[in-house]
Amino acid sequence: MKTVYSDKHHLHHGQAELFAGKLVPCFEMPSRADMIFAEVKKRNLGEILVPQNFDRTRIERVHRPAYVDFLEQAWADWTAIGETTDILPICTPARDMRSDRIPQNIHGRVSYFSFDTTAPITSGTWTAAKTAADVALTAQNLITKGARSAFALCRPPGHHASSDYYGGYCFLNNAAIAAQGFRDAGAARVAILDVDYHHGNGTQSIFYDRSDVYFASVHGDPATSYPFFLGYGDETGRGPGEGCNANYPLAAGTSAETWFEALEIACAGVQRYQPDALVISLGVDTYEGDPISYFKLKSEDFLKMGDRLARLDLPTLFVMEGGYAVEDLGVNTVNVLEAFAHKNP
Ligand code: OKP
Ligand code: ZN
Repeated sequence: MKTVYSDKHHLHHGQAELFAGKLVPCFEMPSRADMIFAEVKKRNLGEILVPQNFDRTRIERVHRPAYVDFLEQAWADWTAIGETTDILPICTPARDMRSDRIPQNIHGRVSYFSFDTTAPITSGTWTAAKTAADVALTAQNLITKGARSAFALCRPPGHHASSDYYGGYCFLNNAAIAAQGFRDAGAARVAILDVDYHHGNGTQSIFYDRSDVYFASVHGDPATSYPFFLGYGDETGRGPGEGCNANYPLAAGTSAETWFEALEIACAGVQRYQPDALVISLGVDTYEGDPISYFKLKSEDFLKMGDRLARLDLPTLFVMEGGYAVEDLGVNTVNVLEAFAHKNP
């Protein structure tokens, strides 16, 4: 399996996120992608390619142009008022507040376009996020051209980013951009299966009204797990998208055995949809050793996961999402990919 990777992810390195009332070092750090990349090389997963530079309009197929403008300009706007630290929002347009007026003030704009306090914007965030989207599109293109699978080693991750807001360490929704890429290259139906511990609220939201992209996710129950405000089982899609969204929330503390039962049901939904291409939002924070997540998968379970996904027998793009047990992150991630490639080369 080919991997697409760029070391430009280092340009995004937040200092701190707000966690349990304190500013703590960001869990989403550059060494994450470095560990995965080192393991890809060590185990000879396959050829490694650098991303092509795609036009911004490819991103705007799923993100609102005003939001992309904001991301591209945020650091310049922030430093223009004399700020030098990382950008974090100070409020959010909750419930009955106005969301139809975009503030002019940079603090207001940051608050308007975000939903939490975990994703600092730094001087290099835009370049890193744009490059991660390019990584996903380059890998998508390999599959469109006939490869059976590819690995987009994206960082920062993407699945919490919606059409016009960021958060949860995510700025541009790499998986959604790639899924749209498959559609624009002629695929009639695309499925996204999100196996990250956290619900892919951004991906769900982007495709919620559409029947051409199916979204399935196995994740921590939003009643008790981040991101809290989306991911319940009764969210099944809207209008033409009705029946094309499938959530499988599981209690914090769920065992590998129960997790694989949910994966089985999610896979059956994907299979029934008969997609032309499959995007896996690959988070390995379901690992028992993950510091911010609460499922119980062991490193061997990631081999089993790759094996099960291979049996779907679909052209499959893996897009990297979460996983914060940095020491074991490379092994867990490449376990999925290697087991997949073994069954489905
Ligand atoms: C990003 B991805 C829970 C704090 C959660 C944000 C988590 C973002 C996860 N106590 N903080 O889905 O891996
Ligand atoms: Zn996650």
